[in-house]
Amino acid sequence: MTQFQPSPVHVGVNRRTFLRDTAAMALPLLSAVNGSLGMADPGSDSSSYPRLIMREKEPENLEFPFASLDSFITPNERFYVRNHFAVPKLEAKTWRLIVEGAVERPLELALDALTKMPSHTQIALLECAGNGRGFLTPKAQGVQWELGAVGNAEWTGVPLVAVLDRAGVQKGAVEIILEGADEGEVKSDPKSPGKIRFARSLPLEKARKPEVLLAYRMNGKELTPAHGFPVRVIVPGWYGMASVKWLTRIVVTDRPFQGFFQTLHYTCFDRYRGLPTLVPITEMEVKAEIARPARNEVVPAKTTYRIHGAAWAGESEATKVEVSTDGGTTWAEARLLDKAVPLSWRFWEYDWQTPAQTGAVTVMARATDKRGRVQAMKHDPDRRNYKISHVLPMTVEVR
Ligand SMILES: Nc1nc2c(c(=O)[nH]1)N[C@H]1C(S)=C(S)[C@@H](COP(=O)(O)O)O[C@H]1N2
Ligand SMILES: [Mo]
Repeated sequence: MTQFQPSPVHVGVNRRTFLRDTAAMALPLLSAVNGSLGMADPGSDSSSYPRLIMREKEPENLEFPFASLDSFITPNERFYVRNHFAVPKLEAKTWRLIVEGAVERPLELALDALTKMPSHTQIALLECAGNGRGFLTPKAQGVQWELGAVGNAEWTGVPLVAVLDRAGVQKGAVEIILEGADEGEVKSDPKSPGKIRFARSLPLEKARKPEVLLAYRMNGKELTPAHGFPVRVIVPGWYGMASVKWLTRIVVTDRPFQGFFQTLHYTCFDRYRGLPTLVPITEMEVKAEIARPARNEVVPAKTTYRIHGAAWAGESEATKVEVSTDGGTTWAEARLLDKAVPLSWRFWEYDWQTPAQTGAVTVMARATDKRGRVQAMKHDPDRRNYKISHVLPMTVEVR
């Protein structure tokens, strides 16, 4: 099972970091909501970070400490966890997948029947649509994620399209509803109509893409209960809510699905001829995140400091990352490391000649993708508390 330390404040605490963080508290913080000050010593490796940071205990919501980013593939025990309800206890032996609705042949598949079908292995990044929400001011509703509700893994499973073809999608079908086995009642506004299950739909067009998987392996291992054992959906390029865990039912439908997590949550305003229209969230935006320096990190003056991080762009590809070390006045191009891997993140770095003058400095990273999408400087309120992909300033202390 996942291990973690109880609080982000206790990250890598030793006497030195404690003293430094105490000093850092005197610095003007970027916003009152992100006051977590813990970070490991500059130059230390990822072992000085917790495996995951707890954001919520029940249901369990765990964040990857993004400052510890050091591997292209996120190890399973360090992959963020986003749960709306308690983790359902499913067994491989009794698990069944029902495929019904607008199909020629309704199906009920056992796990061995599914795993006997031809498999496909696919690297894909998942990012929660609420990643970065903890930086919004005023404070937005929802889990207060900072940088780490994101991870990159290699998934193995059966393409959803293969199961759909086996059932035979009827003419006139438009969407595929994917339902998880987890259920509960949402008691905060907007409330759910009693007990509901987590469910999301995909338009037929995306559902038929070969990269959309019914996955039963994550980085070569069986899925853990937290990540959807025994079978979950992986929808590469789209925000995480589409990748339904603990999948037990697929409903093919001839009308758009209007479920709780499809309408009241995980939607943004889209402007149609000036009319704001709520639409379900789909593809990820272009985004770069800085791993190091971490927020409030103490950076030595007059030295070369390696700023590094990752960038991603949904179904597109991050083609440029720029860095600013003067609060956004000037920008310089960072180096992209390695070739772009489709539907995945891309690491980048930039050698910063730190100033002689000590004090607070704001560093930023901004990504551009193949389609020419560029990160905005401010969060668009039409996106509500989702798709937080604007440039995130990181204030550090040069000393
Ligand atoms: N059944 C079910 N599937 C789910 C969720 C859930 O709560 N229940 N959360 C979704 C959200 S919002 C995200 S971001 C991803 C997170 O996947 P992970 O926990 O494996 O990182 O799972 C998605 N699939
Ligand atoms: Mo999410």
